[in-house]
Amino acid sequence: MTERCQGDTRPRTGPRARTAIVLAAAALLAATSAAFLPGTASAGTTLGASAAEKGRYFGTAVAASRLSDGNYTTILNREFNSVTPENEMKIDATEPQQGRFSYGAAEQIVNHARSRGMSVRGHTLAWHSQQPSWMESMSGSALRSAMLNHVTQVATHFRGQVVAWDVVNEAFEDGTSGARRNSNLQRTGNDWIEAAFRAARAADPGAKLCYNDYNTDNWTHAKTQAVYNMVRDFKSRGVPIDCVGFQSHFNNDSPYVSNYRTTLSSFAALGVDVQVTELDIQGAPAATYRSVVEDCLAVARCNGVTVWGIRDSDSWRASQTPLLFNSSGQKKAAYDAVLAALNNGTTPTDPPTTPPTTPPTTPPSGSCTATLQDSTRWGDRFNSQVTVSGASNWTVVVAVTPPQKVSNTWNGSPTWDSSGNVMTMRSNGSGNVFGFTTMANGTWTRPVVRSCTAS
Ligand code: 9MR
Repeated sequence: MTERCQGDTRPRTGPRARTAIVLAAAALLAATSAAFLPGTASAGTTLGASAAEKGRYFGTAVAASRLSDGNYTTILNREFNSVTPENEMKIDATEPQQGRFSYGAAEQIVNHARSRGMSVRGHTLAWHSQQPSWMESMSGSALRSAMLNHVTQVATHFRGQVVAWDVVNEAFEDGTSGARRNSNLQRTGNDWIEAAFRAARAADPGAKLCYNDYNTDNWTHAKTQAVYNMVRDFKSRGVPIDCVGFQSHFNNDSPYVSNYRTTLSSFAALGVDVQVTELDIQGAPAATYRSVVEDCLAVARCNGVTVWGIRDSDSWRASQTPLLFNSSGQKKAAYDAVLAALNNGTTPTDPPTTPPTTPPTTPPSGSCTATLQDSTRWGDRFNSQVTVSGASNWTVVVAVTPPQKVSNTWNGSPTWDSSGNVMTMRSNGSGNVFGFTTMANGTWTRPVVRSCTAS
């Protein structure tokens, strides 16, 4: 049976389709880089701005039905720069009857987020749960076609508006078997997951495509290892997977463990991004929240953290009070711990510096201009922001003064000379402003832009 189904609107190849894809990708990247821009006015005082200083996002699950609650939206708009619809993009919501798609509630969230510069994680295209009854009763090749058509239609509808999709959710068994979950989707054939990823890539080439699951936090667990082996296999065979989501619903039965960082970094080493996608912790212990955020920040490919709701009363596990805000919308101790972790251990006592801007480098002809500005400064390190003009594909060389070391970068692809003091940063489609953190190691000399070359 062919994988191109009735109603399939995957883009055909050809110059027009390619132009549309490029435009959509450019719009997406513009929105993404806006959300990730470091150095915003409230950096250090809200979750999203502090995460952006580290080149990450801080997100929350959002329910469309709560967008009319002023207390809820005040916190949402103030604190978060990424949003995941909690239920509104699931299969039962978006295709309640076969072939009849319904996007109203999802669009309400997407519009709320994007109009305020927040990015959107899409959740989820293929899942054994929250299937509409028509899909629950299907099997075999008919179900396979229906699933692929669903992936194609929904990813196409939101093309350019969703930064990352949870393409497939929760496809592995709990326990020690390491097996795939026995679901109607699994029974269509073991290749259903990769088929879903291929359909999603074709429908929205600009979105990061994630596999998302729970109880995959403990590196020693069979389920974690099983997902790891699948991702390694996908990468080796060119299946289009870009990221792995760790739901991270921690409670007394499934606690946070200190090898969580090993889990994140081990997956990242396979060549995928990692994201904490549904974080909540029973009782919201501040120290555990802090550890999770520190673990993400310690892994360069950990893009950000999403908590699964704003106030305790918004949580699917409200009685466990697992979130960062109490039911009245007051910040809890866990909030302060997360903010401190995002600000890297200290709530900065130095006000963000507003230093002079270095004069632009004088560009030789055919090149570009790169302007370096200081950004936030802490007790041990500081951020710098470089704005490039005159080219969209650029290469900027920046030098720091030994014993300074660059510890983190965002919105560019860095390489280093053998001394480790000269960084060559290349555009990676994230816009014309990149940033980096320099560990001072006692020396506070401003980094120097050596050259800017258009390529
Ligand atoms: O938070 C969601 C809750 O409102 C729904 O009733 C529930 C139904 O399955 O799904 C919850 O979100 C789940 C997410 O989609 C996938 N990971 C587990 C989440 C908590 O159950």
